[in-house]
Amino acid sequence: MYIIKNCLSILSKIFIKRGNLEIEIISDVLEYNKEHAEVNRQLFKDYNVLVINILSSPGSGKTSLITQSIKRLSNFKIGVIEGDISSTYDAEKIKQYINDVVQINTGGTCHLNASMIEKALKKIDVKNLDIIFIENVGNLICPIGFDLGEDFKILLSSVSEGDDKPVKYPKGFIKSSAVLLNKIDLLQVSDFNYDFFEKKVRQLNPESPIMKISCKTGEGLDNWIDWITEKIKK
Ligand SMILES: Nc1nc2c(ncn2[C@@H]2O[C@H](COP(=O)(O)OP(=O)(O)O)[C@@H](O)[C@H]2O)c(=O)[nH]1
Ligand SMILES: [Mg+2]
Repeated sequence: MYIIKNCLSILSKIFIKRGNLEIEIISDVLEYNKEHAEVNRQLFKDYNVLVINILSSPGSGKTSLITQSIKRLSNFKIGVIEGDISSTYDAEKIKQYINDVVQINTGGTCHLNASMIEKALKKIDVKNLDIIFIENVGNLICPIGFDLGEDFKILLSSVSEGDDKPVKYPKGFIKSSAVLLNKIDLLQVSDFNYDFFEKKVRQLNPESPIMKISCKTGEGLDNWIDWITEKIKK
């Protein structure tokens, strides 16, 4: 396992001279990010590796989804890039199942960016992998705007967060190629209105599949595994 700390170098800086003054201009962060995303995308293409960027709130079940997926995709070689503000908890959990795990500690930054991923990729055996899961920092706002070079963004919501997340945080639902609703084992004991949730997701995103899953009981995970398996490139 490798740890990359404080990868905060997301800004491109230009210095201009005005008489004795040197003025620093920080140019478009997203434009700079895009350049690194293209480098990553080309690498994924060259090695035919499927890359899934998982977006969600803290605690909705990203790490659980990754471990359940690893167990069910044992015929494939899987790598994981874990993004957290601090700690190596999640990487340690994943490391029990696979070797190719990198932990990125953003040191406070609320999202992963393509430059962090580019550095992390040097620590795993990309050319021999079939799938890379990227667990983004738990946050339904900032990570959405940062292209990492991935093939698909997926949005993982959960019953315990409430059914209003598509209404409050629409962008992630719009931009994701699949929407997973985790913790459906809790539907009976909550006031989560699934029909409302589905209707709101559909208004934002008419195309992407919506999958009801439980990483605790395993319910619905077959659909998710079928969805991924169809997309594997090797
Ligand atoms: N009841 C229930 N709990 C779950 C489920 N999936 C994950 N959890 C629990 O939710 C908590 C957060 O899960 P984790 O995978 O760490 O979420 P992350 O922060 O998004 O990576 C943990 O205590 C998990 O055991 C599920 O399907 N049902
Ligand atoms: Mg996690």
